[in-house]
Amino acid sequence: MQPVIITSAIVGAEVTKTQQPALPTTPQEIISAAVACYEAGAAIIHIHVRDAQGNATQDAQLFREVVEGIRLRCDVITQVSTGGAVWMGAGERLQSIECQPDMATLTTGTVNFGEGVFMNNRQLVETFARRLREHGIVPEIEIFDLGMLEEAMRLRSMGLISDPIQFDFVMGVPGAIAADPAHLMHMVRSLPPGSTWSVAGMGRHQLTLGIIALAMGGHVRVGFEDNIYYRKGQLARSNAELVARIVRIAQELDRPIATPTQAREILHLNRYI
Ligand code: KMH
Ligand code: ZN
Repeated sequence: MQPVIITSAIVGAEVTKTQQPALPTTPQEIISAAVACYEAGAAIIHIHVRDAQGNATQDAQLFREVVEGIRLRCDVITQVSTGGAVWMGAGERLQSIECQPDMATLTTGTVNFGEGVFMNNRQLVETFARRLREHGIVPEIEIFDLGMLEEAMRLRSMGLISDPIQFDFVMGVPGAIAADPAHLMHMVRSLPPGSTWSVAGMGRHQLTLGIIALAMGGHVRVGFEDNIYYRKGQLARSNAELVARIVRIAQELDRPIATPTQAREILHLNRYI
């Protein structure tokens, strides 16, 4: 069986410390949480940062501090968010790539996001794709709804993203695609040959869709950005606890856990070197 790449999305832009007291928000907390997830088996850390008040920000210096701090302590793959939060403009969102991370997210369409709108029109998406390519940063294409797959194929035909493409299916955001395994099957079948994919299920779907992805040969994203509970009514103690659980399940299914080095090979992260 192909090794499974586990991504830990440890912060996000929406969850608060009131909702999840173990949410890392300061640079040092984010770095420590990233290292703990790496030690538990994560190969990729999906990174957002927070300001001194705990609010989401795309501040370039905070991203630099976090990415450099993680790199001093381990070789886990750093993947910064270019999504930020729904109230942010394009220029603000793109600041996260200035620290030259290993990867960055790229969402290929606009979608309702709860009460907000996650705005990604064609001009923004093309600009982001070009900037990632100029910086030699490999994108992970975030798919919140089916039309975004079509838009990703358009970027591919324009030469703005290139094979092999890594997709992340973000499923169960209110207003976006439901966390229905049938939708996952359809999307996986629609991918270009050689693509890799992971699934990020919201809330209780994080575990169920993660297990389905393990069985299908896909990769898995866990962490507080998408889910703060260990089980119904019981908060997770840490991001690493969620990583450790999916590691145990993967091992039961005979899926080896990809090291960061293996994940770099699987995702062709050295394609621009
Ligand atoms: N916070 C969401 C509006 C990403 O990281 O690229 C967008 C998001 C996606 O989290
Ligand atoms: Zn994110």
